[in-house]
Amino acid sequence: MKTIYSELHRLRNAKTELYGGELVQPFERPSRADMVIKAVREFSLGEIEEPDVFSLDPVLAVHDADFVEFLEVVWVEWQKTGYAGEAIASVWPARRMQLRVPNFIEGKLGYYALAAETSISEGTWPAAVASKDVALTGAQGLLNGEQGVFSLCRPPGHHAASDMFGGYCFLNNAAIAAQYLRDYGAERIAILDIDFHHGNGTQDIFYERDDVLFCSLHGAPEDAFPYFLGYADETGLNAGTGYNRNYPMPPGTTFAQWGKSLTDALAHIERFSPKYLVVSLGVDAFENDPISFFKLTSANFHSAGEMIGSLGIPTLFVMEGGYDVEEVGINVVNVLKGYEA
Ligand code: OKP
Ligand code: ZN
Repeated sequence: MKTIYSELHRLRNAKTELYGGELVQPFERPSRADMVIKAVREFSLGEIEEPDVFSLDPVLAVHDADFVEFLEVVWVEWQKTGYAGEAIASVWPARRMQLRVPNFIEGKLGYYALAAETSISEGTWPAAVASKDVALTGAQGLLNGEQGVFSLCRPPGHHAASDMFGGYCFLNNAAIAAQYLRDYGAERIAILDIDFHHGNGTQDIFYERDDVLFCSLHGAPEDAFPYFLGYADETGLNAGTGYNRNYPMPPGTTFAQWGKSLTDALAHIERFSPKYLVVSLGVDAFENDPISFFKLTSANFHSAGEMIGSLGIPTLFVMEGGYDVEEVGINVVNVLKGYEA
């Protein structure tokens, strides 16, 4: 399987993440992608290619123009304030408040943020742009007839909604790729999100649509980020009713249960008969992940890949989370090798 990869991911290198009341080195760091590309080489997954450069049109097909403009200028605007640190949201339009976009960048940050852990730093925007190019180049690969492509995206994307960033995500790479596949040749696309965290952004983007099926396996919102979306009773709205499926699972979940959820999601996807499948590939369901609570082993990821591959649907794997830097590479490659097995 071909891997699409850009060194420009390094431009996303924030110094801070708000975690447990402290500013720590972000879990979502450049070395994650280094370990993944290293494993791709070591285990001879296939060719590694640079992404093509796409315009912002495919981005604007899923994200609001004002949000995209905000991401483009936020770092420069933040610096003009004279604040010494990275750009961190600290105030929100909470219950019964106005949903009007403020002028001052601090207010804008709160308006467009879904959480406070994700600091915006210099280089975040160009890295996010390169990341969506990696996803789109992978999507183009499927349109060109590839059976499987791995888009090694960084920063990740599945928490980003049409008008919100957070959870380490800025542009929703998987949603952008899925919409691109829709626009250039497919009536139905399925998105399977196996990252430990609920893909709230992807769900939200396609929630009222019946042409993009979204299925997500994740830590239950009662106990896991993003806390405010991802319940099993969120099944879609209007035309989208029945085209959203969530599999929330409790702390300590092992492959015995997780695999059952995957089997159910795959059966659902098969009935939908999509032309293409986009997998939001996070490997933070791993037993040693520092911020998650599932108990999958490295071998389980190979099985998951095999199960996905058994559908025989051309699949784009879009990198999302996975924070055990030592094993993130092997876990990702296990999924991809399993898919090809
Ligand atoms: C991004 B992706 C843990 C707080 C978690 C953000 C997690 C973002 C995960 N105490 N904060 O889905 O892997
Ligand atoms: Zn995650």
